Amino acid sequence: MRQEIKWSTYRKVPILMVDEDVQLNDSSVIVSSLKTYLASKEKNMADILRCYPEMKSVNEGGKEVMEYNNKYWLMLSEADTALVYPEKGMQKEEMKWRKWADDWLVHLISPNVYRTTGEALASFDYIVREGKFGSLEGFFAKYVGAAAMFIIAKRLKSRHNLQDDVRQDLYKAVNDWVAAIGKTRKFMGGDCPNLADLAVFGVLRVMEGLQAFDDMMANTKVKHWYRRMETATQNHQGRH
Ligand SMILES: N[C@@H](CCC(=O)N[C@@H](CS)C(=O)NCC(=O)O)C(=O)O
Repeated sequence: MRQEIKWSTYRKVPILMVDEDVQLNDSSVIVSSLKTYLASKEKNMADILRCYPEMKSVNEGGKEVMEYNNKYWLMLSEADTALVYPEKGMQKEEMKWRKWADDWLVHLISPNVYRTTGEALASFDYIVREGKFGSLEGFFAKYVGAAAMFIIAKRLKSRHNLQDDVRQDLYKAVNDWVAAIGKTRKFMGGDCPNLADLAVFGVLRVMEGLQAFDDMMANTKVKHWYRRMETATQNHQGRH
C-alpha cells in the first residue's frame, strides 16, 4: 500500500533494498542490476546502480515520470558479455523484446482485466483477497476500485490506441511473441529463459486466475511456452 513506501521518494513498486542502503527502483533496473551482479561477481550493487542514472521524462499522458538510462543493458566486460550472449544478435534481440514488454505488452493488461464491470469486480475480488485489507476496507476497495478501474481502463485503451476488442490486441501480441521465438527454440534464450522470456512471463502471469488469462490460453499459441516458463522459474533455470 502507498503508506508502506512512505519512506521512499520514489513512489512506485517494486523497490529492491540491498543491505538496507542501496535502493533499486524500477523492475527493469532491478533485473538488469541483479543479472549484472550475478554475471560479474567482482562488482558491488552501488557501483552497478551508478550505470543506470535516473532522468525525468514526460510520458504519453503528458505526466512527468522517472526514467532510467540503459535499463535493458547489462554492465559486463567483453569477456562476460560473450558468456551471457554466446551468439550474435542474442543481446540485441533480448533488449528489443524486454522493451516491447514494457512499452506495449504491459499496457494490454488493464484494458483486458477491467474490460467489463464483471471482469473489473473479479479482478478486485482477487486483489482484495491477496492484499492486506480489513473486511470493511476490503469491501469498499472492491466496489470503488472496480468502478474506478473500469473507467480508467477505457482511458488507457484509447491512450495506447488499442482496438475496440481489446482481446484481439492481447492475442496478437502473444502470438507475435511466440512467432519471434520460432519453432526451433524452447525459449527466446534458447534452452533456458533469458531476460526477455522473464519480462514477458512476468507481465502475463499477473492475469492468472482471471478470464483474460483463460481466454488468452484458449485462443493463442502461447500455452506451451508459458507452461515451460512456469517450470523454468520454479526450478531457477535462467540462462547463466
Ligand atoms: N516502470 C516501472 C513501473 C512501476 C509501476 O508503475 N508500479 C505501479 C504498481 S504495478 C505503481 O507503483 N504505481 C503507483 C503510482 O504510479 O503512483 C517498473 O517497471 O517498475
